[in-house]
Amino acid sequence: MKIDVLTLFPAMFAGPLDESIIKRAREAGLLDLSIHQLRDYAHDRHRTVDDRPFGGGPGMLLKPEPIFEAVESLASDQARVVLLSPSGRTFDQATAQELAKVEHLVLVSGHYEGFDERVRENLADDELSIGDYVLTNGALPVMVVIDAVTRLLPGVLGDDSSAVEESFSHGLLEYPQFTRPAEFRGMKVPEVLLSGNHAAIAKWRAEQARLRTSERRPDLL
Ligand code: JCQ
Repeated sequence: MKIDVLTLFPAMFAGPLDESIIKRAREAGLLDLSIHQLRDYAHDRHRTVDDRPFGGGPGMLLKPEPIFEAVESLASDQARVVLLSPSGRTFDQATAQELAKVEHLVLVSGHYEGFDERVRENLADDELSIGDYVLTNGALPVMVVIDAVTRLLPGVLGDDSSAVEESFSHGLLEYPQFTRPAEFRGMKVPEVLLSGNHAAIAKWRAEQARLRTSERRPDLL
């Protein structure tokens, strides 16, 4: 997969995407990632990327010209162009799976009060939020999407990972898990897990997953 990122803060991307599984995916040629400075696509003397909203109001907007020019120069015909901002629909695992199928992603990091609406209407295919809170810019959301999508690309995780993926997307939170020692500072591992009774263990885990989900994420039930 090819991913192009447009951002005003390319330095934020050094580090998180050069570690661990993403690093290996890049080295293996499974992910071809390029970070681009949006300001490089502005042509005036001050390389302006923002301006005041027509009609007044607080803050600045990202101007359309640099974003259009950048996306038009980067995006292939098959590219999916996605904006990241708090105004998008909420990114989730199903969206990660959809994005993992596309050949080329162009991710545009938002900033200031927003995008000129013409970017949404005539350039972007989608606008995603990673959750209901406000960040200083879209660089972290872009990295969250890259991480969630890259681990789904064929060959990035181990061979048994699709089975793991299935068991994790049964729609419930995970059941509690324990490793050795069976007793630590007086805190005991539930007896059933030491019993060797696999049917009883499966039943306990299913109950616990359901209980935990109803307490923490009733919206998932
Ligand atoms: C993304 N959840 C929160 C902040 C404006 C116009 O784009 C903007 C983007 C940001 C950064 O993104 C977020 C965010 N998902 O804050 C303001």
